[in-house]
Amino acid sequence: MALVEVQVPDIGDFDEVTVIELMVKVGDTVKTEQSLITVESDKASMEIPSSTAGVVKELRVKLGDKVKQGSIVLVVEAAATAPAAPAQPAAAPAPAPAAAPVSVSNTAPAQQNIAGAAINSVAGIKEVKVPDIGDFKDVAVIELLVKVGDTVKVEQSLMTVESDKASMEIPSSHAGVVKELKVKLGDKVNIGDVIAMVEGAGAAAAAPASASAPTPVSSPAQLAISAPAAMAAASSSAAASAVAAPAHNPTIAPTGSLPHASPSVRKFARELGVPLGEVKGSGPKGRITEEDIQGFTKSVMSGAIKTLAAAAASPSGSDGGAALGLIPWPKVDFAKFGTVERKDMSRIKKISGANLHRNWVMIPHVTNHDDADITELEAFRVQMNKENEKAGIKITMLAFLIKACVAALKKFPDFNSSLDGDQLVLKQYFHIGFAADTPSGLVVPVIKDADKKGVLQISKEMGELAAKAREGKLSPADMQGACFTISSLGGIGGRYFTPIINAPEVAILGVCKSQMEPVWDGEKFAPRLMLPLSLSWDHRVIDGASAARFNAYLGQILGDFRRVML
Ligand code: CAO
Repeated sequence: MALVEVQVPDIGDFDEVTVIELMVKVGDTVKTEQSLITVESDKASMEIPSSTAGVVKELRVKLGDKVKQGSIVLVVEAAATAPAAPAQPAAAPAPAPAAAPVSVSNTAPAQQNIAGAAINSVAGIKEVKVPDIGDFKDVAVIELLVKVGDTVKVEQSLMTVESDKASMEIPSSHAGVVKELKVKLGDKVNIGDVIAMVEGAGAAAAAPASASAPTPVSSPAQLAISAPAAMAAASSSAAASAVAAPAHNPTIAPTGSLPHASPSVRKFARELGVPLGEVKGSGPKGRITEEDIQGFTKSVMSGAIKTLAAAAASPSGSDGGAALGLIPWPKVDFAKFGTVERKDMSRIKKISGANLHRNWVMIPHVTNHDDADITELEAFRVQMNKENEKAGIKITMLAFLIKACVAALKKFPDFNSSLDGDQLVLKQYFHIGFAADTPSGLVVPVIKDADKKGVLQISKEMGELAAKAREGKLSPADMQGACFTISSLGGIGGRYFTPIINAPEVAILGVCKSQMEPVWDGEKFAPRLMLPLSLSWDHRVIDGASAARFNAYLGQILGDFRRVML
């Protein structure tokens, strides 16, 4: 098997960059395009991908080394099927056209064209276009750094775009006043796209070629916040926009100094929901590393630090509301009006409260209500329980609901998904959470692989998990991995309610108490046992028509459970 030297590709104007992160070690198996090291200059932060799949045999660079185009990064023993790359010139990690930083560097010659093309002056108003960003296609706008009316200088960054390997700020090719922004958060842009109109301040200079280069940087955006806002903006629902808007509140997003981190670290932060702007970087020049994200997560989990979102979730704390830019929470001396007693919130309530608040603020919720006729199903359940009395397992309506939801999730897979940036993660498994009321607060144990289990087994597991929940003995594993949650208040009462989605899930079913109701059967009113259903769904992923169909299908199954087998 051939030994292949992986070299730093053409990184254009960014020569003599410093190795600031080693992402692989000797013995690691790497794929083509897998990031190997992160390099940085004062203007750039980018990951150098492998041109070859195979096993790392030797590392030729160490932290702090200066490298440039053609420097050998490491030696890979190429996998049998991997395309041999050593004969490639230094600048071309050829088999990897999509993500190579070579695309960033290739900007140098083409930039000049772009800089020229950008001078499209109509009555002093000039177009600013996306310069050559090489092979990067359809990069997402993740942050707008200016707004209409702002005065910008040549080279001032207007917005940040991101691919999976690099993030870049797109600079203005002209000085003047921003008259129009042609893109919004979440839009995908490509070379040559007009992103802004700038009214020149007299003789606005066209940017020199190098000035037009996109500047790969660590992103200042808090993606967890900006992405949902962007998607909501594209939504047709006014309610969705209204709910999502505060989530992008600039008082939450970091302002001023920009978090400094590589794309992979930012992706990692996004996956964990870590607000990058609140993490202190321990790397060179305050760069945020993966370890910093892990450390921050541990500190939040242990309660040593609080995120701004969690602070905002604290309803009566001194910071209540301030982080969201709201007026302060009312401070009242209740004792003035009568005797009071103070009680600490339970740990579960504090944790679930912060989660519920984040989910409520960040997810554009909509709830569809419907009814299911469970007359026959309830009769069957009662009958089964009589027959099974000796076995000691009580079959609950909730167990039937779990099975029915699995069938509906199979028919409407978007409900069995999670949002990850611009992608929808569609799950091929069916783990269903159910809200359980305990003396210390609300918990959500999970029935794993509910599609592979019968109603009896689900009832048994639910009984065991609910008992563990009440005793405070649920393990983290008992509460992880849910695809969809059911919150049943059926044993208590009520008609309908608005359950809050358990992020990162995209829907939740609320169930209330069934009642005998007169239902018109075409000829007369007949007494039927009707179960009220309340389905909350994330309008970024699901639309009203799908939600109505989901509920209708659920109703059909609950009305005739034989349909579950179809
Ligand atoms: N309609 C009418 N009766 C119902 C019903 C429904 N939809 N669902 C349950 N019942 C009945 C049961 O049949 C049972 O009656 P019997 O004792 O006569 O047999 C009784 O209500 C109690 O049921 P249960 O609550 O013990 O069992 P369950 O399977 O319905 O629920 C559990 C189990 C753990 C979900 C429940 O105990 C619980 O904690 N529910 C609260 C969930 C919650 O708080 N959700 C809100 C979240 S948002 O704050």
